[in-house]
Amino acid sequence: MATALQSRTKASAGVQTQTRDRAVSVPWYIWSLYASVISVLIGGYWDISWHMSVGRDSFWTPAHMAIQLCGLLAGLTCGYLIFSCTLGSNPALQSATVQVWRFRGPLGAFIAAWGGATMLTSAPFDNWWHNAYGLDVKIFSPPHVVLDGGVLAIQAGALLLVASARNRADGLLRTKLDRLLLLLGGMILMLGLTVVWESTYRVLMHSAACYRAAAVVGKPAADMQPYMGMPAHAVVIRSDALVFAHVHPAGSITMASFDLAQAGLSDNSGHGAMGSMAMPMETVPPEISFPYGFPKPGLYRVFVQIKRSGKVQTAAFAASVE
Ligand SMILES: [Cu+2]
Repeated sequence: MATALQSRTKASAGVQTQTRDRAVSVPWYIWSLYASVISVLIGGYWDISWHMSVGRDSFWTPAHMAIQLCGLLAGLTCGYLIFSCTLGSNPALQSATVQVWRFRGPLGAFIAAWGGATMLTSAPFDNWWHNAYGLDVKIFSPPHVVLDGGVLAIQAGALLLVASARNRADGLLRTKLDRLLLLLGGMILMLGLTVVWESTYRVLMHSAACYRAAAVVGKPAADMQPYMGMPAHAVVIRSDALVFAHVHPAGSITMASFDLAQAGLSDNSGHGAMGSMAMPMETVPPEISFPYGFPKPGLYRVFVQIKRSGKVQTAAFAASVE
């Protein structure tokens, strides 16, 4: 009995050693796709800064090269994976492949290879677009949609390849691949945020889009209520106190004038009229904007008051008007 148990323990130890010997290093193609995603991450942020400060002087800028390196690396890596699996010269991966037409390869490799080819195709299209229409005013021009489609496919392919390798690994390698999967997710989030971050440029800071982007993780407020008969109140004051205004989303009409106007329209005069004002008070929108033009340059403070779920909230904003 003891001998049988011993031999079984020995056998299971042998299996463990074998498993540990099987693969402890991250496959080369995962590093290659990592380099590809890092390259487009750096290139993307760099290119936006380049376009904003230098302009678009040439296609051959280092930022563009970093972006296109992503497509090239992903295309070559996944092309090699697909050809080696198709020709049967990659036995390690053979069991984790799918067939597309007559080719065989990991699913992630097909998706990322398509992405690489799409990215490279967008380059001449983008060049023609800039020559015809000049500088970009926003990230999503038609050639950029093609480019971003390619980047998206490379990211999805890379995620699938890492996840697939992770699922087939154990021990130390699995821990390593777990971390790599998390890191890749973080990089994809950063790339996705370039699109959201576009709405926070200085020129958009007076618009709701900027604050919507800043609150990207939040949901629109569903519990907005009228406060003192208005959806919101704002006080604008210049640093020298020479400009002062109290405005509402409907304009700068005073409460007293509103009362008077309301008294003329209905029998319910005075403050009681607040409940029956022309504005449908039950539905205060989650986004509030105030019609106001700053009369002269300077430093301003803007105080805004709203009411949510019975609580009045006050916020202060600073504005430097040039
Ligand atoms: Cu007010």
